Amino acid sequence: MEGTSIVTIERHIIEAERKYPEASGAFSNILTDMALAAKVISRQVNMAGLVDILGRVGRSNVQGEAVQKLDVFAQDVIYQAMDHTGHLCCMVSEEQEDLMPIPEVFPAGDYVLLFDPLDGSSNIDVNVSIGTIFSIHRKISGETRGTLDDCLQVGRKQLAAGYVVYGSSTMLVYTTGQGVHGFTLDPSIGEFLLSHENIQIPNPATRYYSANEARYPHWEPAMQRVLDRFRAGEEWGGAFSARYIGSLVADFHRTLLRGGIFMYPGDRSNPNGKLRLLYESSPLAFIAEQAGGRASTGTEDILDVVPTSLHQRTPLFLGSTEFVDEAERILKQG
Ligand code: AHM
Ligand code: MG
Repeated sequence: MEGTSIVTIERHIIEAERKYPEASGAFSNILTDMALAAKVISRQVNMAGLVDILGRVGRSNVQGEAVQKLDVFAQDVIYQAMDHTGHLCCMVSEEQEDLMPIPEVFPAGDYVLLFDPLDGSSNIDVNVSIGTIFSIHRKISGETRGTLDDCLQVGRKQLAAGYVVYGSSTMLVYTTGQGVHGFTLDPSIGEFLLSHENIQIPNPATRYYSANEARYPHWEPAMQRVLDRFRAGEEWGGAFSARYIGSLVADFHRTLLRGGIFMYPGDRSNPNGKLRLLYESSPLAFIAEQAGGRASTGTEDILDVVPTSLHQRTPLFLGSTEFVDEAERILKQG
Protein backbone atom coordinates (compact mmCIF):
# COMPACT_ATOMS: atom_id res chain seq x y z
CA MET A 1 0.00 0.00 0.00
CA GLU A 2 3.02 2.26 -0.38
CA GLY A 3 2.04 5.52 -1.98
CA THR A 4 -1.45 5.55 -0.46
CA SER A 5 -2.39 7.39 2.69
CA ILE A 6 -4.94 4.75 3.68
CA VAL A 7 -3.89 2.76 6.73
CA THR A 8 -6.38 0.21 8.01
CA ILE A 9 -6.38 -0.74 11.66
CA GLU A 10 -5.19 -4.23 10.74
CA ARG A 11 -2.17 -2.79 8.92
CA HIS A 12 -1.41 -0.46 11.80
CA ILE A 13 -1.53 -3.28 14.35
CA ILE A 14 0.63 -5.60 12.23
CA GLU A 15 3.24 -2.91 11.56
CA ALA A 16 3.41 -2.07 15.28
CA GLU A 17 3.89 -5.74 16.12
CA ARG A 18 6.67 -6.12 13.56
CA LYS A 19 8.87 -4.03 15.85
CA TYR A 20 8.83 -7.01 18.23
CA PRO A 21 10.18 -10.03 16.32
CA GLU A 22 9.49 -12.29 19.32
CA ALA A 23 5.75 -11.44 19.28
CA SER A 24 3.47 -14.39 18.58
CA GLY A 25 0.75 -12.48 16.78
CA ALA A 26 -1.80 -13.40 19.46
CA PHE A 27 -1.97 -9.91 20.79
CA SER A 28 -2.53 -8.41 17.34
CA ASN A 29 -5.29 -10.91 16.72
CA ILE A 30 -7.12 -9.84 19.90
CA LEU A 31 -7.08 -6.21 18.79
CA THR A 32 -8.19 -7.13 15.29
CA ASP A 33 -11.03 -9.25 16.73
CA MET A 34 -12.05 -6.30 18.90
CA ALA A 35 -12.21 -4.11 15.78
CA LEU A 36 -14.46 -6.69 14.12
CA ALA A 37 -16.77 -6.80 17.16
CA ALA A 38 -16.88 -2.99 17.13
CA LYS A 39 -18.08 -2.99 13.53
CA VAL A 40 -20.88 -5.40 14.36
CA ILE A 41 -21.94 -3.38 17.41
CA SER A 42 -21.71 -0.15 15.41
CA ARG A 43 -24.06 -1.53 12.78
CA GLN A 44 -26.56 -2.53 15.45
CA VAL A 45 -26.29 0.79 17.28
CA ASN A 46 -27.01 2.59 14.01
CA MET A 47 -30.09 0.43 13.55
CA ALA A 48 -31.32 1.08 17.07
CA GLY A 49 -33.96 3.57 16.03
CA LEU A 50 -35.24 1.29 13.29
CA VAL A 51 -35.60 -2.10 14.86
CA ASP A 52 -37.53 -3.14 17.89
CA ILE A 53 -34.49 -3.60 20.03
CA LEU A 54 -34.82 -0.76 22.48
CA GLY A 55 -36.20 -1.20 25.93
CA ARG A 56 -35.28 -3.19 28.92
CA VAL A 57 -34.58 -6.86 28.96
CA GLY A 58 -36.27 -7.11 32.32
CA ARG A 59 -33.37 -7.94 34.56
CA SER A 60 -30.69 -5.97 36.38
CA ASN A 61 -26.92 -6.06 36.00
CA VAL A 62 -24.61 -6.58 38.95
CA GLN A 63 -24.78 -2.88 39.81
CA GLY A 64 -28.55 -3.18 40.16
CA GLU A 65 -29.13 -1.16 36.97
CA ALA A 66 -31.66 -2.19 34.34
CA VAL A 67 -29.97 -3.97 31.43
CA GLN A 68 -31.00 -2.90 27.97
CA LYS A 69 -30.99 -5.14 24.94
CA LEU A 70 -28.10 -3.47 23.18
CA ASP A 71 -25.87 -4.00 26.24
CA VAL A 72 -26.54 -7.70 26.08
CA PHE A 73 -26.09 -7.77 22.33
CA ALA A 74 -22.75 -5.94 22.55
CA GLN A 75 -21.50 -8.26 25.27
CA ASP A 76 -22.45 -11.35 23.27
CA VAL A 77 -20.76 -10.02 20.14
CA ILE A 78 -17.49 -9.35 21.95
CA TYR A 79 -17.57 -12.65 23.83
CA GLN A 80 -18.29 -14.65 20.68
CA ALA A 81 -15.62 -12.80 18.70
CA MET A 82 -13.05 -13.85 21.31
CA ASP A 83 -14.09 -17.13 22.96
CA HIS A 84 -12.77 -19.56 20.33
CA THR A 85 -9.50 -17.94 19.23
CA GLY A 86 -7.21 -19.53 21.82
CA HIS A 87 -5.74 -16.16 22.82
CA LEU A 88 -7.71 -15.44 26.02
CA CYS A 89 -7.82 -17.31 29.32
CA CYS A 90 -10.98 -15.51 30.51
CA MET A 91 -13.00 -12.32 30.16
CA VAL A 92 -14.71 -9.84 32.47
CA SER A 93 -17.73 -7.78 31.45
CA GLU A 94 -19.56 -5.01 33.26
CA GLU A 95 -22.76 -6.93 32.67
CA GLN A 96 -21.62 -10.17 34.33
CA GLU A 97 -21.08 -10.61 38.03
CA ASP A 98 -18.38 -13.28 37.72
CA LEU A 99 -15.52 -13.69 35.33
CA MET A 100 -16.50 -15.31 32.05
CA PRO A 101 -14.54 -18.49 31.38
CA ILE A 102 -13.49 -19.65 27.94
CA PRO A 103 -15.63 -22.70 27.06
CA GLU A 104 -13.85 -26.02 27.62
CA VAL A 105 -14.31 -26.95 23.95
CA PHE A 106 -11.93 -24.15 22.95
CA PRO A 107 -8.24 -23.71 23.81
CA ALA A 108 -7.29 -21.02 26.33
CA GLY A 109 -4.53 -18.45 25.89
CA ASP A 110 -2.26 -16.04 27.74
CA TYR A 111 -4.34 -12.86 27.93
CA VAL A 112 -7.30 -11.47 29.89
CA LEU A 113 -9.88 -9.14 28.32
CA LEU A 114 -11.90 -6.80 30.53
CA PHE A 115 -14.63 -4.73 28.91
CA ASP A 116 -17.65 -2.53 29.28
CA PRO A 117 -19.67 -3.63 26.25
CA LEU A 118 -21.87 -0.56 25.93
CA ASP A 119 -21.12 2.34 28.20
CA GLY A 120 -23.58 5.20 28.57
CA SER A 121 -26.53 2.90 28.12
CA SER A 122 -29.00 5.46 29.48
CA ASN A 123 -28.28 7.40 26.27
CA ILE A 124 -29.20 4.60 23.85
CA ASP A 125 -32.85 5.53 23.59
CA VAL A 126 -32.13 9.18 22.85
CA ASN A 127 -29.61 8.86 20.04
CA VAL A 128 -26.67 10.20 22.02
CA SER A 129 -23.14 8.81 21.65
CA ILE A 130 -22.35 5.62 23.54
CA GLY A 131 -19.24 3.47 23.58
CA THR A 132 -17.31 0.29 24.30
CA ILE A 133 -14.23 0.25 26.56
CA PHE A 134 -11.64 -2.54 26.79
CA SER A 135 -8.44 -3.44 28.58
CA ILE A 136 -5.98 -6.31 28.03
CA HIS A 137 -3.68 -7.88 30.61
CA ARG A 138 -1.28 -10.79 30.44
CA LYS A 139 -2.25 -13.86 32.47
CA ILE A 140 -0.13 -14.10 35.62
CA SER A 141 -1.49 -17.26 37.26
CA GLY A 142 -0.43 -20.75 36.30
CA GLU A 143 -4.06 -21.74 35.68
CA THR A 144 -4.93 -22.51 32.07
CA ARG A 145 -8.35 -20.89 32.18
CA GLY A 146 -7.51 -17.84 34.26
CA THR A 147 -8.38 -16.85 37.81
CA LEU A 148 -9.53 -13.79 39.71
CA ASP A 149 -5.85 -12.87 40.23
CA ASP A 150 -5.42 -12.59 36.48
CA CYS A 151 -8.29 -10.10 36.35
CA LEU A 152 -7.42 -8.06 39.45
CA GLN A 153 -4.18 -6.56 38.17
CA VAL A 154 -3.04 -3.01 38.73
CA GLY A 155 -3.74 -0.67 35.80
CA ARG A 156 -0.04 -0.03 35.19
CA LYS A 157 0.30 -3.60 33.98
CA GLN A 158 -2.17 -3.16 31.11
CA LEU A 159 -0.74 -4.24 27.77
CA ALA A 160 -3.39 -2.46 25.75
CA ALA A 161 -6.52 -0.42 26.23
CA GLY A 162 -9.02 1.19 23.94
CA TYR A 163 -12.49 2.41 23.35
CA VAL A 164 -14.99 2.69 20.56
CA VAL A 165 -17.29 5.69 20.36
CA TYR A 166 -20.49 5.26 18.40
CA GLY A 167 -21.10 8.90 17.54
CA SER A 168 -21.55 11.03 14.46
CA SER A 169 -19.04 8.54 13.11
CA THR A 170 -17.72 5.40 14.76
CA MET A 171 -14.17 5.67 16.03
CA LEU A 172 -11.84 3.16 17.65
CA VAL A 173 -8.99 4.57 19.73
CA TYR A 174 -6.32 2.35 21.27
CA THR A 175 -2.92 2.24 22.85
CA THR A 176 -0.43 -0.55 23.37
CA GLY A 177 1.90 1.78 25.22
CA GLN A 178 3.29 3.31 22.03
CA GLY A 179 1.11 6.38 21.74
CA VAL A 180 -2.61 6.68 21.17
CA HIS A 181 -4.05 6.14 17.73
CA GLY A 182 -7.56 6.73 16.43
CA PHE A 183 -9.36 5.09 13.51
CA THR A 184 -12.63 6.15 11.92
CA LEU A 185 -14.97 3.55 10.49
CA ASP A 186 -15.65 4.02 6.79
CA PRO A 187 -19.01 2.26 6.54
CA SER A 188 -18.84 2.11 2.75
CA ILE A 189 -15.91 -0.33 2.87
CA GLY A 190 -16.38 -1.61 6.41
CA GLU A 191 -12.88 -0.68 7.53
CA PHE A 192 -11.43 1.36 10.38
CA LEU A 193 -9.00 3.82 8.76
CA LEU A 194 -6.25 5.70 10.58
CA SER A 195 -7.57 9.23 11.07
CA HIS A 196 -5.87 10.43 14.27
CA GLU A 197 -2.25 9.34 14.61
CA ASN A 198 -0.39 9.82 17.88
CA ILE A 199 -3.10 11.78 19.69
CA GLN A 200 -1.88 14.24 22.32
CA ILE A 201 -4.17 16.04 24.77
CA PRO A 202 -3.86 19.74 23.87
CA ASN A 203 -1.24 21.60 25.85
CA PRO A 204 -1.77 24.27 27.11
CA ALA A 205 -5.01 22.73 28.26
CA THR A 206 -8.35 24.05 27.04
CA ARG A 207 -10.71 25.42 29.71
CA TYR A 208 -13.40 22.75 29.75
CA TYR A 209 -14.71 20.81 32.69
CA SER A 210 -17.04 17.87 32.46
CA ALA A 211 -19.00 16.78 35.52
CA ASN A 212 -22.55 16.07 36.63
CA GLU A 213 -22.95 19.38 38.43
CA ALA A 214 -26.39 18.44 39.70
CA ARG A 215 -24.49 16.37 42.28
CA TYR A 216 -22.78 19.52 43.64
CA PRO A 217 -24.89 19.75 46.84
CA HIS A 218 -23.98 16.12 47.65
CA TRP A 219 -20.23 16.59 47.17
CA GLU A 220 -17.76 17.08 50.00
CA PRO A 221 -16.67 20.72 50.52
CA ALA A 222 -13.22 20.02 49.00
CA MET A 223 -14.84 18.75 45.81
CA GLN A 224 -17.10 21.78 45.70
CA ARG A 225 -13.97 23.94 45.91
CA VAL A 226 -12.47 22.05 42.95
CA LEU A 227 -15.46 22.93 40.82
CA ASP A 228 -15.54 26.53 42.06
CA ARG A 229 -11.89 26.86 41.11
CA PHE A 230 -12.50 25.71 37.55
CA ARG A 231 -15.66 27.81 37.27
CA ALA A 232 -13.61 30.90 38.13
CA GLY A 233 -10.58 29.73 36.17
CA GLU A 234 -8.53 32.73 37.32
CA GLU A 235 -5.18 31.02 37.09
CA TRP A 236 -5.86 29.90 33.52
CA GLY A 237 -7.03 33.19 32.05
CA GLY A 238 -10.78 32.98 32.54
CA ALA A 239 -13.81 30.93 33.44
CA PHE A 240 -14.10 27.38 32.13
CA SER A 241 -16.94 26.11 29.94
CA ALA A 242 -18.93 23.04 30.96
CA ARG A 243 -19.46 20.06 28.66
CA TYR A 244 -21.26 16.96 29.92
CA ILE A 245 -22.83 14.25 27.81
CA GLY A 246 -23.32 11.57 30.46
CA SER A 247 -21.54 8.94 28.34
CA LEU A 248 -18.06 8.43 29.71
CA VAL A 249 -16.58 7.39 26.38
CA ALA A 250 -17.98 10.43 24.58
CA ASP A 251 -17.00 12.81 27.37
CA PHE A 252 -13.50 11.34 27.45
CA HIS A 253 -13.14 11.38 23.67
CA ARG A 254 -13.88 15.09 23.62
CA THR A 255 -11.49 15.67 26.53
CA LEU A 256 -8.76 13.74 24.71
CA LEU A 257 -9.12 15.73 21.50
CA ARG A 258 -10.03 19.15 22.89
CA GLY A 259 -8.48 19.13 26.38
CA GLY A 260 -9.99 19.82 29.78
CA ILE A 261 -10.92 17.64 32.72
CA PHE A 262 -13.58 14.97 33.24
CA MET A 263 -14.65 14.47 36.86
CA TYR A 264 -16.85 11.83 38.47
CA PRO A 265 -16.11 12.23 42.19
CA GLY A 266 -17.49 10.37 45.13
CA ASP A 267 -20.15 12.01 47.25
CA ARG A 268 -21.50 11.57 50.74
CA SER A 269 -23.61 8.53 49.94
CA ASN A 270 -21.25 7.01 47.31
CA PRO A 271 -17.68 7.80 48.38
CA ASN A 272 -16.25 5.90 45.41
CA GLY A 273 -18.50 7.52 42.84
CA LYS A 274 -20.05 5.50 40.05
CA LEU A 275 -17.42 4.46 37.56
CA ARG A 276 -15.76 1.07 37.59
CA LEU A 277 -12.00 0.72 37.97
CA LEU A 278 -11.19 -2.26 35.80
CA TYR A 279 -13.09 -1.58 32.60
CA GLU A 280 -13.85 2.15 32.75
CA SER A 281 -11.33 4.18 34.76
CA SER A 282 -8.17 2.11 34.26
CA PRO A 283 -8.24 1.74 30.46
CA LEU A 284 -9.05 5.42 29.96
CA ALA A 285 -6.29 6.33 32.42
CA PHE A 286 -3.78 4.34 30.34
CA ILE A 287 -4.91 6.12 27.19
CA ALA A 288 -4.84 9.54 28.88
CA GLU A 289 -1.31 8.97 30.13
CA GLN A 290 -0.11 7.83 26.73
CA ALA A 291 -1.60 11.02 25.28
CA GLY A 292 0.28 13.24 27.75
CA GLY A 293 -2.55 13.53 30.30
CA ARG A 294 -3.30 11.67 33.49
CA ALA A 295 -6.00 10.18 35.71
CA SER A 296 -6.42 10.26 39.47
CA THR A 297 -8.85 9.10 42.12
CA GLY A 298 -8.32 12.52 43.68
CA THR A 299 -5.65 11.15 45.97
CA GLU A 300 -3.68 8.67 43.89
CA ASP A 301 -2.97 7.80 40.31
CA ILE A 302 -5.69 5.53 38.88
CA LEU A 303 -3.03 3.30 37.34
CA ASP A 304 -1.60 2.58 40.80
CA VAL A 305 -4.88 1.45 42.41
CA VAL A 306 -4.70 -2.24 43.29
CA PRO A 307 -8.09 -3.80 42.52
CA THR A 308 -9.76 -5.99 45.09
CA SER A 309 -12.98 -6.89 43.29
CA LEU A 310 -14.15 -7.10 39.68
CA HIS A 311 -16.74 -4.36 39.80
CA GLN A 312 -15.13 -1.97 42.25
CA ARG A 313 -15.88 1.70 41.76
CA THR A 314 -13.50 4.61 41.92
CA PRO A 315 -13.71 8.40 41.85
CA LEU A 316 -12.25 9.62 38.56
CA PHE A 317 -10.43 12.81 37.54
CA LEU A 318 -9.23 12.44 33.99
CA GLY A 319 -7.72 14.62 31.30
CA SER A 320 -5.19 17.43 31.01
CA THR A 321 -2.40 16.94 33.52
CA GLU A 322 -2.42 20.44 34.98
CA PHE A 323 -6.14 20.28 35.77
CA VAL A 324 -5.97 16.79 37.26
CA ASP A 325 -2.99 17.91 39.36
CA GLU A 326 -4.95 20.93 40.58
CA ALA A 327 -8.03 18.87 41.51
CA GLU A 328 -5.77 16.44 43.37
CA ARG A 329 -4.01 19.27 45.23
CA ILE A 330 -7.30 20.70 46.50
CA LEU A 331 -8.76 17.29 47.40
CA LYS A 332 -5.64 16.27 49.31
CA GLN A 333 -5.96 19.43 51.43
CA GLY A 334 -9.41 18.12 52.42
P1 AHM B 1 -23.56 2.87 32.64
O1 AHM B 1 -22.45 1.87 32.75
O2 AHM B 1 -24.84 2.47 33.26
O3 AHM B 1 -23.73 3.34 31.23
O4 AHM B 1 -23.10 4.13 33.55
C1 AHM B 1 -21.90 4.75 33.27
C2 AHM B 1 -22.20 6.14 32.78
C3 AHM B 1 -20.97 6.80 32.21
O5 AHM B 1 -20.92 6.62 30.82
C4 AHM B 1 -21.18 8.25 32.56
O6 AHM B 1 -19.95 8.91 32.71
C5 AHM B 1 -21.94 8.18 33.84
O7 AHM B 1 -22.59 6.92 33.86
C6 AHM B 1 -22.97 9.25 33.95
O8 AHM B 1 -23.57 9.16 35.20
P2 AHM B 1 -24.61 10.26 35.72
O9 AHM B 1 -25.88 10.00 35.00
O10 AHM B 1 -24.68 10.01 37.18
O11 AHM B 1 -24.03 11.61 35.40
MG1 MG C 1 -20.42 1.56 31.83
